[in-house]
Amino acid sequence: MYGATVDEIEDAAYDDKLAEFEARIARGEKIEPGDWMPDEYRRQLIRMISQHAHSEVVGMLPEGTFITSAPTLRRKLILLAKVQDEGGHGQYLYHAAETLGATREEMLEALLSGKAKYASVFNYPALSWADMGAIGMLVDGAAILNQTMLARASYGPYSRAMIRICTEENFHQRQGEDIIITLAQGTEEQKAMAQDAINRWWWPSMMMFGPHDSDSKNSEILLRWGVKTRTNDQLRQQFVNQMVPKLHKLGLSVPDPDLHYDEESGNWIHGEIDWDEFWNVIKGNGPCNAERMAARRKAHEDGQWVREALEAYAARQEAQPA
Ligand code: FAQ
Repeated sequence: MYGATVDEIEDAAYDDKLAEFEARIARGEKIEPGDWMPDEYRRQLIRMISQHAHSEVVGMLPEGTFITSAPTLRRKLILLAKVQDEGGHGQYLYHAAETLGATREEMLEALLSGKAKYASVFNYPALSWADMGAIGMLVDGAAILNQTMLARASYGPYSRAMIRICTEENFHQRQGEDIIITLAQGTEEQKAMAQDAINRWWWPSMMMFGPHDSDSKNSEILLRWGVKTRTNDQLRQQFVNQMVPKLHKLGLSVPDPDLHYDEESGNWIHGEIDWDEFWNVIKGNGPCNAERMAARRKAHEDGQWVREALEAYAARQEAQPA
């Protein structure tokens, strides 16, 4: 490049690296932690994976409140295992984000200060035992569709974490469906409990997929670099198509007066989501945002002595002669 400036040489080198990076993704290769990647790819992944981790950990809270009032010992054991799994998912995901250079302290600080987002759905209250069924069936059901896509993501550590998480989420969804099936086949009162829970969790679950594609600012780059392989609206449509027949089969209805079946496309067409509510919850004004954040802050403060003990232990190990 005779006569080229340093900037031009650097730009050309960047273009070559970017072309090779994109070619690797097109060949279906995974990008691994030490590999070259554009800064924006790293930034997007840290944003998404850390927010996903926060969602798993905050997601323990709505169901956590029902562990002490599960109707039978068997139900209690299952719910306890499920909630514990969500904490484990948070761990895998924080580790995956750490492979990109984010520290645990930075990520937790972003959550606790309100800078980082987490799934809006967990800012709604769980009011009855039937909500354990609705969360498993709808919330885990929505999460699985999204995460099955992410198991094919171009970033190796994220995609591998997703494979394990999806296996566990399948069990979570089954336990939720089992609760809803049991209630739907029970007394009139139990059936009404199931319907009430579905009514309250339907729209928050629909919102889990994010804004419409036309309003999704991150989708374009995530699709280009193989992090997402399907759009927010495509996954949401898949969710509606899957859930509506299941609920109807149980004699339960979907709280959407505009819902109808379109013969031509084979899709269940849903009514419009209340996007004002969605953005309002994300901004921190949902029914339980303050309560969820207070619970996380308390858990963090309560765990301070553990972090201090670990640091002291590590320092002592280092100080000891080999
Ligand atoms: N809640 O440009 P897009 C679970 C934000 S795990 C809050 O479309 P993107 C397991 C978005 O961050 C559930 N914020 O964004 C479980 C962005 O803001 P930012 C969590 C939302 O990334 C079950 C802005 O809006 N799953 O449930 C939401 O392309 C039961 C514009 O949006 C994941 O995190 C929302 N619903 O698409 C646990 C999966 N939607 O960050 C316990 C990984 C959008 O630029 C019990 N994440 N926003 O400031 C993803 O797949 C994507 O990030 C989406 C959003 C699809 C969530």
